[in-house]
Amino acid sequence: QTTGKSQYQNSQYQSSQVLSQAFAAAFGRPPSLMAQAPGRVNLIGEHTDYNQGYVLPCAIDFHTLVAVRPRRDRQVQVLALNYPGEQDSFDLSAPEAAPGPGWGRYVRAVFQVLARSGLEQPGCELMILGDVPQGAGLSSSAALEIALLLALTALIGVQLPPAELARLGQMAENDFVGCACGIMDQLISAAAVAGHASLIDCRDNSLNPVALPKDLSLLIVNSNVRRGLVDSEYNLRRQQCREAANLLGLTSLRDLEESALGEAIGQLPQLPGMRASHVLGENRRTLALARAFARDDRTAIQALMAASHASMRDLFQITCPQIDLLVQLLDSVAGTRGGARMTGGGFGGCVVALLPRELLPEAQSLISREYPAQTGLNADFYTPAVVGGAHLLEHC
Ligand code: GAF
Repeated sequence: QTTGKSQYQNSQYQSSQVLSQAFAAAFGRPPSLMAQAPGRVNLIGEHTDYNQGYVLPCAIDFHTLVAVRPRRDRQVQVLALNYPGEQDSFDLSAPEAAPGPGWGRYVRAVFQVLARSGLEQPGCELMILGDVPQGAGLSSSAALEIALLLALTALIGVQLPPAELARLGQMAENDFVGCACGIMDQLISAAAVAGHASLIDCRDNSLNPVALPKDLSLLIVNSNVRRGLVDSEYNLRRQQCREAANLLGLTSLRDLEESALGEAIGQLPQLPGMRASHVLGENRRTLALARAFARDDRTAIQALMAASHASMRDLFQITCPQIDLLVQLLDSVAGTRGGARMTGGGFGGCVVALLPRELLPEAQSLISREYPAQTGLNADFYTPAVVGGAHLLEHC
């Protein structure tokens, strides 16, 4: 199934209308404000963000929208339109009490972070509507966190810079959801520039917009392999990187670059050594891909994306056979005219490809034939536009 935005979840205006009307129907009055934040696809730089390295993501036009209205008491009542019949409610004095639905963990985590940061909230009614594919490695959770943070800070008249929203979103995930993620997903969701990828230096969180070659189209293929063990495996990779940095006496694996310690990796035990090699190579490839985009060097684009995928497969060990197959099929269509690699945390999820537009039908029909035959799964295709970061919505 192919999902271009136009046929997917209506336009942004229609989505906000749907949310506003559903809010009024459920809570008896319209929301006082609404915010939306996008999902993302990462073009290169995987598992480098928490090593203070480089990443090159872009925001895509799948969004989470949040509508909110303050209450006079300390109760928070939450409905998620994507989960009919489910609701969450809690008292602001004990947001961690009595577990609610799975998505409620993120809502409660955001309230806890706001309280910890001195951004005290009133009670409120909240409604959520999203079209970011879930469990697909396209950052549905970061989009939810950032949309919530933007709406809730606006509700108390506070305007935070995008980098600060991102920091709070990461804190919610790290300290209250339990995933030791880096800052990439929240930062791109909060700060993306429309029509551009962003080269982010995760040492200082500076962000530089990078234009993509004009006649390359973004194709995202969802393997529909659910990212089952991802949280524990993700946290394990992070620990292994920390161990490698400690053994090398470095603050972070980013320092491998500056200190010309590449050779010291050979002295490490096998696993930390493999993880460190991936991070060193991936940082170099990320900078090189940003340069390759600037000069529209197709051969370099293909080679860098292929090398990134091989490194995730062989050194960081976060791919799976279904994902490797998708990349192989895409490469066979692209030749040296475009590139493909797994995107996101790994263990399933999506593959991202940059292809000349005229190759999209061939890529999709090859995958639609071969992927189910070899894996028993169907792939979904997305060709989203590259959009800007989170913002408040005009109409309620
Ligand atoms: C997940 C994390 F949330 C990011 O911080 C990043 O580490 C990514 O995996 C891998 O590059 O999306």
